[in-house]
Amino acid sequence: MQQHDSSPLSDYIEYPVDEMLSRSQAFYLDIKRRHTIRSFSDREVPKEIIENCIKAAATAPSGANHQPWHFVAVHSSEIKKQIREQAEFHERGFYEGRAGEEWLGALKALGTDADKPYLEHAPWLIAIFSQKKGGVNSEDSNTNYYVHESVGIATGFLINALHTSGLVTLTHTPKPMSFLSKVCNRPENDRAYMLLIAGYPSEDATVPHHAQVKKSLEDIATFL
Ligand code: IYR
Repeated sequence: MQQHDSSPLSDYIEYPVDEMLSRSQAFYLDIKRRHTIRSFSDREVPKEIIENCIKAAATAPSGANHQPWHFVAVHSSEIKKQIREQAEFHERGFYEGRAGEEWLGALKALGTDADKPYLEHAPWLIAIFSQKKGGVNSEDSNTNYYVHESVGIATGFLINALHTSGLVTLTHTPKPMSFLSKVCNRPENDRAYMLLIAGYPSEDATVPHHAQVKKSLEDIATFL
């Protein structure tokens, strides 16, 4: 390996194999309980929980460790209202034809439509932005690498952290999503990647049957 500054790996924990087995099983059973939820309670969630989850997301690996992401956690009712208005405006166009028949057919079993009341009801909306330019320091403007992959991994970490904290989430990708940059007051370099809705489920929250069907291990994995 080329000469570079480093320090010994000091926080790795090795578990006995039987413990690894039970940990992997426990993790699977826990993450399996994560469902995309579309009906949120307006119960408050302390900001510190969201901060911890964002810090967890930001430990994700990224191209050249440039960390090409920015998270805007929206709690303000006024800003949530603006996001709802704009998202519903775009979604109406989508559901009224722009999506096309095949796409609308694929969504039927999820029961989604252009109404997004949760954008105002849920305590937190987390807008995730990707950055084409940046670097290890926030003020850098170098090329970032594998931006989509990096932000996707960080988003996965964030969803996992929110679930592990005891919250439910919805991954929302209004199309187009560019209005989020303006509403969240982000610079030109930041491109909206996804909007995560986080909070408690409403009492009558449901999970579509369609979303509960997961492919078998044989279908999704090959061991050579
Ligand atoms: N963004 C729209 C449509 C939508 C698209 C896909 I692909 C989904 O898996 C779910 C919804 C909406 O949020 O309604």
